[in-house]
Amino acid sequence: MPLKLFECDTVIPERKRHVYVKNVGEDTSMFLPMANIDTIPGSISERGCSYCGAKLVIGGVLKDTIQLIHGPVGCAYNTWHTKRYPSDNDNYQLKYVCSTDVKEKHVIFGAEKLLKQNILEAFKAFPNCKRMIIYTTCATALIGDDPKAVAKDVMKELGDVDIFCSQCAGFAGVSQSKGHHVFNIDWMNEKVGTYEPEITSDYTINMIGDYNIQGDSVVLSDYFHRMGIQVIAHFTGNETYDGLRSMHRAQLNVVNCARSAGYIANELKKKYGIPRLDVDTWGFNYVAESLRKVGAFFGLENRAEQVIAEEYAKWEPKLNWYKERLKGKKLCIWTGGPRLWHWTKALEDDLGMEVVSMSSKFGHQEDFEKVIARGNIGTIYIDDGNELEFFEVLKEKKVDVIFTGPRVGELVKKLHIPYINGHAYHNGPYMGFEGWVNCARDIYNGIHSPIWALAGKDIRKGA
Ligand code: D6N
Repeated sequence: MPLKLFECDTVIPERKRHVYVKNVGEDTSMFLPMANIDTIPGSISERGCSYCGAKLVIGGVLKDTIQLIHGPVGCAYNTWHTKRYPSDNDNYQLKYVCSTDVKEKHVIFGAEKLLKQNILEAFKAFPNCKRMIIYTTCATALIGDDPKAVAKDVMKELGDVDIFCSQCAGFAGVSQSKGHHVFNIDWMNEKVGTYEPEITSDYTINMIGDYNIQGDSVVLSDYFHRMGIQVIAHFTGNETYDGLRSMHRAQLNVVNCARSAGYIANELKKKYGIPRLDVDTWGFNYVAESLRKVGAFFGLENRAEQVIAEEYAKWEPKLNWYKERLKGKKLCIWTGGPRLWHWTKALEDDLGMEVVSMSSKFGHQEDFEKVIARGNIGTIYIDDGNELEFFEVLKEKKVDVIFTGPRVGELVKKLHIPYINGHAYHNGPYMGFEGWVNCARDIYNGIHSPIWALAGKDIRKGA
């Protein structure tokens, strides 16, 4: 049977529609797990909320923007300091978050006055910041506050500030994916085209869907710089608010994370006719192929080849050292969605590893099409997986390492299996050639750490 019912799911048999094992001779036109639909009651989901998708994943990355969360203080706290996206602006975005700290009385009497007071206070506290994003949360959406009206009022009053309102409450969709979508579309409609960038090259791109996790954007920007290409806007790694307002000026949209940012690329194509080029930015083969594609678009093939040759000379011997030692190791990828299809073949081709299970929190069916097309026969593909299912996978497959977040990671550590932080990385960046060597080094260190042998010993015996 291609769809699989885990033993732990016998009480919620609907879960079977979300788990698929690829068989010989099958393709995705025959079987595709359900995805991007409500979590089934009784399944302890790993998903985040829609507000989180807008704030933590996209808007919160901007390095010069006040983040004001209009809601109970927990909404701000829980999306602050949990992701590692540094910037060259002294990491302003990692240090600070503002919250209106809405309480019961505001739920009853309204919180717009409180919001206005907080906006003014925040601009006073950070006098050098003239840009702000206000986020609606479940509580303030339910009571019907109108942050846009308040923002308009303040912009008129202060004169030199610009404010964007992200109106995507936690309950707006089935997962964080909805927050990505709403942020993309609203930003496109309200902010793109309102700022003119300085053009310094004949070749200009937007790098879309990369969030500078531990420096990823810096690595990619360096390659483009060496090819003579100007990155007008990085959506949104290490980027400024006004940079994102300038996206209409690029000649090409280079898209990495199609799940979180494909929407804005499509809108830019519709409105401004900017073509979209999808790339993979993890793994040697993929990065080289991506640079070649961008080079071919601009007629800069030679410059692309030069960068690739320089990078291969520098990093390939190191990658090969790890490949020798990681060959044949089995792993699972249990992250958000796109990293499944970006990574599975890269780990196999560049490092000789075997991916035996992949779980996506919020990928859509089109993501599963890509995952399954690139994945192996016999691999278990899961949508919106839960802990008990994960434990069953581990019982069935002998796994050497798991790419996942700290929540599940801490659980598998108790089974003496190492995990690599598949969201925020262990010691990144992981993108680009040097990044993939970093990734290989972290896998190697994880698998070969002496801690696993020690952890299995009961020191009370023989003491
Ligand atoms: Fe894209 S889907 S934005 S690549 Fe996204 Fe990106 Fe993926 C994701 S940086 Fe994954 Fe998340 Fe991150 S789950 S935060 S690793 V975590 N929404």
